[in-house]
Amino acid sequence: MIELYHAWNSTCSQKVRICIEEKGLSWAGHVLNLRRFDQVRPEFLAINPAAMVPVLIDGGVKVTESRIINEYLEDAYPQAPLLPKLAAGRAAVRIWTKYVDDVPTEAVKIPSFMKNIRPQAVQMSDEELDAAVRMMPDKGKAARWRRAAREGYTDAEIRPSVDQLGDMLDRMESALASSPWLAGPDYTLADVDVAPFVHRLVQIDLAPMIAGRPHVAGWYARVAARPAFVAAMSY
Ligand SMILES: N[C@@H](CCC(=O)N[C@@H](CS)C(=O)NCC(=O)O)C(=O)O
Repeated sequence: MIELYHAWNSTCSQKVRICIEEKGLSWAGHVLNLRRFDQVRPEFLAINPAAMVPVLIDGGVKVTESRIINEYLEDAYPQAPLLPKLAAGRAAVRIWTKYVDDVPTEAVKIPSFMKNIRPQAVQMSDEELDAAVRMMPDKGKAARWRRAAREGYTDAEIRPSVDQLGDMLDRMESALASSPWLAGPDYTLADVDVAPFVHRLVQIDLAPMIAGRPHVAGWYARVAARPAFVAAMSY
């Protein structure tokens, strides 16, 4: 039985949940509340010293990093394939999944923190905040938590992240002008890995960025109607 350490509202966890649901796999979840800092509890640090979800456990195998987890699932459970058969198609998918890791995964964080995390984080005492961020192995992440919980980010500081997310949508709009899915004729890990980031834009009141790009809007409607997406995202 697959076990997944995840957070309901984490884009990287969502990527993996969509993949699991597309493949029809049964799984058991261990839910972390990132806003209560479950990720820095010693019992979770023993599982992932990087203090990040998701983590997949499959029998004796532990896999971290959402892109690698989805590739592992594709290799280990080839049913309902999410990679094309030919090398060129697989490379085209991986260009997308690498891009998701490199750019939107980070770009989404500051706008998400401001909208989702700050309202609760500002209420924490200095002692609570210090105790949690001190345990974070990634000092950049720790600084972002501290900033979101205290003075926050100005619009000018959030802007570059929003621009990067706009670039993601432009890339999508261009790809979707010539094919129904991001990496060609079939729904693949490219679509799975991008989907949570487009969904997040809706959740943080940036939906007009999608509406202005008709191919992306059509793609998102088709993605959001898939039973696997509904199962993975509704909580
Ligand atoms: N590259 C990693 C990124 C994972 C990541 O950023 N996870 C976030 C949630 S989306 C997390 O665990 N954050 C913990 C924190 O903010 O302290 C992956 O793709 O799995």
